[in-house]
Amino acid sequence: MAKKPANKSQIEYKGPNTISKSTSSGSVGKLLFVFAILGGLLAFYVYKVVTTPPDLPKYDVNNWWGPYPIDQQKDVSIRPFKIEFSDVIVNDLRERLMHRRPFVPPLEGTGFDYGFNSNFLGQVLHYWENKYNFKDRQNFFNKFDHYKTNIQGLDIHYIHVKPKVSADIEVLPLLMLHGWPGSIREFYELIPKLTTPRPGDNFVFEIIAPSLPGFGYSQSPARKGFGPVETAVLMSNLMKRVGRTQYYIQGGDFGHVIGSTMATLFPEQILGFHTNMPVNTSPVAMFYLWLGSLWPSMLVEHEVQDRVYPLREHVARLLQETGYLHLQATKPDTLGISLTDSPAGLAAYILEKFSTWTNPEFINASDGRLLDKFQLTHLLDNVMMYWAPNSIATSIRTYAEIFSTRTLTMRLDDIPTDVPTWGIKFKHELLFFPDCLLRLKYKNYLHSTMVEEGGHFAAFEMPDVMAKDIFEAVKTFREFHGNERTPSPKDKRIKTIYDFTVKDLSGKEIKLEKYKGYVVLIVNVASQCGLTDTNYKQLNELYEKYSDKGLRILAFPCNQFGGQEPGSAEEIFKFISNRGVKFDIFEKISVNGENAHPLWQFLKNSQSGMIGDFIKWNFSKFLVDRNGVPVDRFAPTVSPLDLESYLVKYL
Ligand SMILES: *[C@@H]1O[C@H](CO)[C@@H](O)[C@H](O)[C@H]1NC(C)=O
Ligand SMILES: *[C@H]1O[C@H](CO)[C@@H](O)[C@H](O)[C@H]1NC(C)=O
Repeated sequence: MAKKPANKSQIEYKGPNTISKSTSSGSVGKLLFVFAILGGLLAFYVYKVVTTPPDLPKYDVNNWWGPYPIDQQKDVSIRPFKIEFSDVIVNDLRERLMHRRPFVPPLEGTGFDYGFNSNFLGQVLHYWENKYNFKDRQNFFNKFDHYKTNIQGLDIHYIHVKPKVSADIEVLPLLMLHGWPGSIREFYELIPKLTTPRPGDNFVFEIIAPSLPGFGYSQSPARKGFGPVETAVLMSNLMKRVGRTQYYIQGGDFGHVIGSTMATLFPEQILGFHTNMPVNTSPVAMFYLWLGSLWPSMLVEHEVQDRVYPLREHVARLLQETGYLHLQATKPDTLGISLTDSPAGLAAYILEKFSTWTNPEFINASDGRLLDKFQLTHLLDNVMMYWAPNSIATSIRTYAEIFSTRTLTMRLDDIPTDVPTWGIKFKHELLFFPDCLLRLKYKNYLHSTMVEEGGHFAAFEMPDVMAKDIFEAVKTFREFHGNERTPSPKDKRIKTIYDFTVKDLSGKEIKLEKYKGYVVLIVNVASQCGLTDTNYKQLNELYEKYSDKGLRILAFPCNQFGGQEPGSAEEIFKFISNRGVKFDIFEKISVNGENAHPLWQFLKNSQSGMIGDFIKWNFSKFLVDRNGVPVDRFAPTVSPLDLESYLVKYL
């Protein structure tokens, strides 16, 4: 036994020897060189293929999706429609609920972690059968005006709310797109908030909220191939039918996918896209997201890194929550049969999502904490939007079309759009993408609102937060269209740092006009950072050397990076006195997030970072010229003395 390895190593030893005898070292070099070139070319090719946007997918705006034969005489008028929970529907439903078989009890100690808890489902079904007031709910649904109209062979159902307001208030059309397993019901609390004028805003919305084809009361396509592009075309045709050629879009979940596709195909129609599921699933973005595991702060601000990293944990949650997706994308009709036949199965299947997609922590509770955030009546309303029109089977086919090879090869997320886009990111949303990756797709991604609670069904769960955010987004979209060239669409009047006022360490207001005519270096500082020593020392040196040539240094203490500037104003003052700091130090501020100081917002908008605009760490530096315009930005690791060569250009 001991001999064998020795033998082996002899043989191995011979190999290279033989080669080096028969080949000169020069040709090995040549060979390596050729490989390097080929490798480089291959890498470049892959890079090119991945980063070159594909062509816009082809589509036919008149394609017929109804049953054949095509009916050229089809009635294309707009017909009023009412939702009806008829006696036939209600009696049949009650009958089924009454005669269901007993459920197998849940395992000891399980909540929703094995799926919908069958004990709790018993209570839900009892309520549905005995307490849910079908007549009341029918009236509730009909409190908005509903319509149907035939588009491309399909009868499409939608809510249309036209607000009545005084002449000085502008009415803006907003297309609201629901997802799966949601419905138009998700928007009922939100709609009145969008159609009522708000103090300070001179506009309200006219709401068009369709049931997507195959969902709710909208007819389902009769044949394969009705994917996101075809849905987007049909929705655009619906908007034309109601007389709107330019409008805003709000969407989440599948509504995001359709909204995003419409923004890609019809940028001239979409004035702005508001999404509560801002994602970019292009391979490049996914690759960066994965790469970000190595150095999260390159991609994501420190405060929200836990929304996506460690990636392993988030992928684990995704796997746990998306088994349904695989099934729906591959064998929708098998699933559709059972859900169509059983209200118990349907309620469990749909409502399970409202538990763990709203908050992953709900998973261990025996009631999935469904009633923490929603009322049972409201949840069952949403189930009724699948039960009454018998649309669950057709709704889940959508997944087979989204994840078909045909749709995936269109690479829709690789085609950029200029439509101004605004995201709101709720804490427990299933997917999180940093702004810099969203910008790869949405060239005018204007803003992310960060919400420290809330989940996937945001319109339903937090209508107030959503309404406020939609108003703010559209206000910004309007400013954007007013003047596209300004660096900060949020405040287009502001062009120089002289428009800002800051506070010094004693709290006194200082107008930055004071620095007119000087070259200004603006830095965020921290007393306890690893970079503190070099930076303070070198900033001082820099100041001493160039102050009489017109340099001013403005330092802003900030505690947002690992809590390295915890002190009070007095402590900071003591710290800088001890170091003989000669340049100007101001009050402690935030540089990132909702409460970031406006001056810093402006700086960040004017000079983007390498990846993402936010400030990565203590001692980021902005250089402002003698006219008050930010002209350059430097990373924390660039030490102040390295800046000399840049400074002198402006001094
Ligand atoms: C649920 O319970 C399991 C096992 O008891 C535990 O490991 C897990 O952390 C719990 N999850 C949550 C979100 O509370
Ligand atoms: C900022 O300060 C911390 C703590 O001293 C240090 O660990 C970190 O390296 C500094 N930042 C950078 C980008 O070096």
